[in-house]
Amino acid sequence: MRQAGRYLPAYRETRAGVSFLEACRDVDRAVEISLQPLRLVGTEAVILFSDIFIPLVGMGLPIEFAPGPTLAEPLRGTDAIRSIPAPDPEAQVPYVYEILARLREALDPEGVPLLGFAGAPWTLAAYLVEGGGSKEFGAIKRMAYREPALLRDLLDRLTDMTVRYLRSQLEAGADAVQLFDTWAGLLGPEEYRRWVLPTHCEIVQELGGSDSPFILYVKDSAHVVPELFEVGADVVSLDWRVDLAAAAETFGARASLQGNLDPSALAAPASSIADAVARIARDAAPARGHILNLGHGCLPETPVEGVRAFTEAARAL
Ligand code: 1CP
Repeated sequence: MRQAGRYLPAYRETRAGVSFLEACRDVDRAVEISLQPLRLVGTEAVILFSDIFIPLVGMGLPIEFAPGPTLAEPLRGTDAIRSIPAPDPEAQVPYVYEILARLREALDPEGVPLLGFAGAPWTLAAYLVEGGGSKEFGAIKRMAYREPALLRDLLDRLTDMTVRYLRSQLEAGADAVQLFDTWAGLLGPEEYRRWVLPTHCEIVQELGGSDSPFILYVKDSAHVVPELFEVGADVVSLDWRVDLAAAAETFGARASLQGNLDPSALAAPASSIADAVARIARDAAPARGHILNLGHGCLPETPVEGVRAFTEAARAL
C-alpha cells in the first residue's frame, strides 16, 4: 500500500521544493522516502518509493502529477494507442533499479523485506484513457463497449510492459512484487472476467518460475473474490469491504491473505485500532498465511499516531 506520503511530516519535508517526479528520479531522496515508514512508524517491510506511472513516463508518455497522474491529452483512438513506444524499463527508468539496489544494501543487514510493484493494465489504462483520475472512469468503460479491439490492444501492450517491469524489479533485488489494480472493481463480474482476469493470469504465468511471492491487490473487490483466487497469486490483498473471515475459510488454503483494515479506522483511538487488528488477525487465521495491512493506502489526513498504533498492535499479537 502507499505507506509513505503526505500523512508523514518527514515526507513533506523531504519533498519540499521538489516535484513528485523529481523525487521519484532522485535516487538519494527516493531511498530516504522509502525508508521513512520503516523508521518512523515501524512497518516490517519497505516498498519502493515510486509510482505506478513511472514506467509509462519513462516510455515518453506525457504524464504529470498534480498530485495524481494527469495527461494533457487523454490517450484515445487507434493512432495514439498504436504509437505508444515499446517498453524497455531498464533503459527507460534506470533510477528505479538504482533505488532498489540501494534499498537492498540498506535492508540486508536488518533482514527487512523489500517490495517492488507495478500498476495493473486495467488501472493504468483507466487513467490513460480518462486523462487523469476519476470517480467512474467512464471513458475506458465506453471504450470497452464501443471499441473492444482497441482496448484489448491497449491492455496487451500494458500487460507486456508490466511483465517486463516486475521481472526486472525481482532481478534487481525486490523480495516480492505487488500488482495494484485499484480501479478493476468498477467492473461487474462478467466484464471483470473479460477485461481484468486474463491480464492478471497472464502476468502471473509470465512471472512463473520466480520463487518470489506475487501479491495481487484489487480495490472494491467484494463481488469478484473467487476471481482473485483464480489467478494463482501467492498473496491476495483484500480491501475492507471483503469479509475476511469468509475469504480465509473458503480460499485460505490456496493463497495467503493481506489486509484489510479501512485506512480511515486509523483515526480511531489506539485501543480501538488494537481491537481491530486483533479481530483481523483472528478472521484471517484459517488462511495459510496473513500479512496484516490496510485495505488501501494511507490517506493524507491519517494521524501518524494511528499508523503507529496499528504497527504496535500488530507486533504485540
Ligand atoms: O509508500 C509509498 O509511497 C509507495 C509508493 C507508491 C505506490 C505503491 C506511490 C507513491 N503510489 C503508489 C501506487 C499508486 N499510485 C496506485 C496504486 C495503489 C493505490 O491505489 O494507492 C495508484 C492508483 C496511483 C496513482 C496515484 N499516484 C495517485 C492516486 C490518484 C487518484 O486517482 O486518486 C496519486 C495521488 C499519485 C501520486 C503519488 N504516488 C505516491 C505518492 C506518495 C503520491 C502523492 C504525491 C504527493 O503529493 O506527494
